[in-house]
Amino acid sequence: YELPFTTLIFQAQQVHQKHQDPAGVQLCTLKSIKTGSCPEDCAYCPQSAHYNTFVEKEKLLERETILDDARQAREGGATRFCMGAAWSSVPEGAPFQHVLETVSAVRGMDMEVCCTLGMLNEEQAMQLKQAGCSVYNHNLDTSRDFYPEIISTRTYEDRLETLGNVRKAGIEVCSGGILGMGESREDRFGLLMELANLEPQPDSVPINSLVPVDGTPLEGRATLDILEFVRAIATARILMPKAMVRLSAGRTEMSRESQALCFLAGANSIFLGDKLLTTANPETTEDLRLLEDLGLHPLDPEEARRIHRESEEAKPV
Ligand code: SAM
Ligand code: DTB
Ligand code: SF4
Repeated sequence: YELPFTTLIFQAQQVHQKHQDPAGVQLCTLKSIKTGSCPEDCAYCPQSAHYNTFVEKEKLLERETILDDARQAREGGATRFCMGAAWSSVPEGAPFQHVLETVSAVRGMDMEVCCTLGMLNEEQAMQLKQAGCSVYNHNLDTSRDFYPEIISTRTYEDRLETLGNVRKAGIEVCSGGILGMGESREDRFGLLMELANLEPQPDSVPINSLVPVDGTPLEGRATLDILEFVRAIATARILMPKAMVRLSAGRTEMSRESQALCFLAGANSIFLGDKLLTTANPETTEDLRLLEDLGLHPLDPEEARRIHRESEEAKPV
């Protein structure tokens, strides 16, 4: 992490060139299927019921509304559709059945399906897997030490338990965190170490730069220095050679050059589409132009699997 910047990027590139398609970028699309009124108190989150933010609450969306978006995402070039719900944990009964049916329908459209629905027990994870969900996103968010400064309503252990249930069901784990919440550099190491020490390591690691939303306790916080952010990405790449490292929230505040540095440091996935869950994301046309100008191309899921298989056989770095 603290190597001279040039050496750090060089090492990250060595790992990246060996284990990943150096020109491939995975494009994922996010859809908020149930928005706001979340009982958890995550200090960064505009959807928490504890804070008064711009977010308009919305009940679980109809299946057809979600499928329309999935179709549009596929036409726009996305190969993975991720559905997010502002739930503390997956509810039992009708809402979950509705989610399962929607997951099956999106899978039937030949896209990879990812869900992020909060905490999950083993049985629910199995049901999601059966319905065709191949990836589950649940973030550790920050280091174990800094975590209580950000969330009081559930523990680090709760999160690890959900990740364990996801693994047991044979669903890929997507877990990462947020940088720029006031944590120290040691906390950033701490988060990366926790993620890298998961066995097996996460399949994908979203690295979010905090989007400071008015009304949340982190309102008005200054953006983390981009060079520090890039160091974290490079370290994530070195520690987790086979994971997709996703440059997630915060891209609207980054220049093209800053994003290019992130790709150079080993990021190889982004969210495509002008909205994340509730906040803005760059325009699709701008993103596709950036990739084209850098000579990078969208990575399809088959291609990603092939590269993962090959790197599985490669010697560890
Ligand atoms: N409720 C579910 C959960 O917490 O797992 C799913 C959705 S939650 C919004 C997914 C992730 O988005 C959080 O874990 C957090 O890392 C990220 N996130 C939320 N608000 C953010 C913000 N303002 N800036 C950056 N990342 C954010
Ligand atoms: C993740 O780590 N980042 C995405 C995804 N997982 C679900 C969400 C970012 C949300 C940013 C704030 C919002 O738009 O509400
Ligand atoms: Fe709820 Fe997830 Fe937001 Fe936390 S991050 S308040 S659990 S929606």
